[in-house]
Amino acid sequence: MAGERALIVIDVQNDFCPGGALAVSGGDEILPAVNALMEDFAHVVLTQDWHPACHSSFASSHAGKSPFDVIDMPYGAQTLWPDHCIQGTKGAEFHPALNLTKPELIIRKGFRTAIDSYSAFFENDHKTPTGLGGYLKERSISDVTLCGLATDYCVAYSALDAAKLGLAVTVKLEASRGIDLGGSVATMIAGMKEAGITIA
Ligand code: VGL
Ligand code: ZN
Repeated sequence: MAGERALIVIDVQNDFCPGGALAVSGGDEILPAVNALMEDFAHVVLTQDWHPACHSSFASSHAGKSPFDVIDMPYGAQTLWPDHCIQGTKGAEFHPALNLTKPELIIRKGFRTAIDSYSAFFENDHKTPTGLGGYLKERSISDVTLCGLATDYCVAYSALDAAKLGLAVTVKLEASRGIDLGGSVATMIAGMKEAGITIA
């Protein structure tokens, strides 16, 4: 049952690019590749990390904690981050070079104070849906290619959830960059391969 193909571009926002609050090394280098990739797809979806100030994933919301510490949340382990992608700020805006004309849907995530959402499909409790799975299903999209920031967090978690939903999944590494905490890029790439995801 061959369906439609879509490109899902994850979190290509100022705060994940050099000079941003949670800068991914070389994050801005992917823009030419991301924009070129859009031309190969009839359908393009963007995601946008979109946190309220005082979001529970910010180290600043937890007394005595620092960015990159890991804490236990009711839904499991949560890495704490510098304040980033706060709703309505420059840092939360898409990188100025990103093609915003072609995309058909922008899905925001991480907007609930009490829970983070790395994945474009489910929040970090792995239960609360964002709606993207239903959107793709209603549009008969069964084959997705992912790229963006960061390879080892939002791209990887989105890809793994897409595979769980039964979609055919490809991740384009040349159009992605990772944060790489303690070897997380290699770990997540291995996990994605194990889940049957094509790493291109
Ligand atoms: C991301 C950490 C926190 C990402 C978002 O886009 O990979 N990582 N929020
Ligand atoms: Zn975030």
